[in-house]
Amino acid sequence: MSYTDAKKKYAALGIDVDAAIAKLKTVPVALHCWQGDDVGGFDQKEKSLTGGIQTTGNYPGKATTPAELMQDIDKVVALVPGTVKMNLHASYAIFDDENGGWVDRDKIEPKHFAKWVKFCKERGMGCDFNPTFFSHPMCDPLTLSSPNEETRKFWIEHGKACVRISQYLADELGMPCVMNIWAGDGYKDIPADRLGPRVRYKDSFDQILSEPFDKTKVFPCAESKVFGIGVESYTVGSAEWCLKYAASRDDCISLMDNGHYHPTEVVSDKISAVLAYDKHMALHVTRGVRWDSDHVVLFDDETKEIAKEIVRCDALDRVFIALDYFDASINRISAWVTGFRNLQKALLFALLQPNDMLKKLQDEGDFTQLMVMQEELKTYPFGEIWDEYCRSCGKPLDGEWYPEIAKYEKEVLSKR
Ligand code: RNT
Ligand code: ZN
Repeated sequence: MSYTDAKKKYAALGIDVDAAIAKLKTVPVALHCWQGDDVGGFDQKEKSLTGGIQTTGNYPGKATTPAELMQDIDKVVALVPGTVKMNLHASYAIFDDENGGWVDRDKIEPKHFAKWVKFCKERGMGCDFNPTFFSHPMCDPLTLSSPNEETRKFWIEHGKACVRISQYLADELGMPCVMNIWAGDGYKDIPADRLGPRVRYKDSFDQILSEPFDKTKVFPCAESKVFGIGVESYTVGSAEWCLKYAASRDDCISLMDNGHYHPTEVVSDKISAVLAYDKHMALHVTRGVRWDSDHVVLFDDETKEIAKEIVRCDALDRVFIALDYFDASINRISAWVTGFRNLQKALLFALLQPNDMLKKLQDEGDFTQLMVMQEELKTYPFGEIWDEYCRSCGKPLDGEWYPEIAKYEKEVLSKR
């Protein structure tokens, strides 16, 4: 089937394919820098990952310097359609002689991200930001909820520094900066006091957000989690804590990571619940396999359902979308590109659903036809439209980009 025929099939359902393609091009999706080096960062010599997260695999060729990471990101950007926004962790600060060399996380400044700003500016990208409350000697192992005031103060100062850096990124790049707060604070075994850490966590968030910022440009988020490796029994920033915290103030939004819930819970069902109350929310799109394993995002049912929810709620400008996974067992550039393209596919697929018609069937109680329609839409000629989207973005079609990765692996990665 040709693109023209495919377009006609969708048009028969009242779908404007050109409008769907044009719309998707305007939607920023944040690309997580941490897929390129297994969440290593540049600020610590000891690269052991803590905070309940884990990368597995030892595929050769990972980026070990800012220049290598940027080179890899450029390769990714060349192979994905759509609007890429960068997403940095504080641990990716760049220290050099020009900016005075290394400082600890409580002392980082905008100047440590000047090279990233230059990188984004040259590519017309915005940038999101994340304070890094893990993989650091000051994790005792708690951070923002620690009973040790010296520890907590250190991490609050880190959070405040990150607010200033987020403001800098938003100002320099002229695009909003989503600043996500996630800390893996919790306990391996049954705690004696669940309230104390949660009260301290709240106070720490309040102190961090007391740092002045422009609420129209910087969007702080609270990311919840159910459990992590080594913190199986109790997580301070649970789903309820984060929802309540975000609800308690007008300058903090909820961030939902679909790897952070019990395995039968789905974020696709949670989006509308938050949007019924809040103007904005944020997502980390990942793929948990039995646990928060952060596998590469696929074009699977839940990714499609998440995308459909955002589109059906007419919320492409209300939901900040970011990727969050880290696979060290396969070519890392391919992992990045596969996940980014799949999220784009899911969004395009969602934009090609006759949502008004389906809603009408639901409201009229015609669940028989609703089921039939939803099933038949699965085999509509989506591939032709996807190809056209890639073409119109000037990016490779499926089948064309992997050879580029193999070439890059041979010429660049294998020499590292
Ligand atoms: C961890 C959270 C968090 C991290 C990144 C690196 O479970 O998902 O978002 O993955 O901040
Ligand atoms: Zn996450």
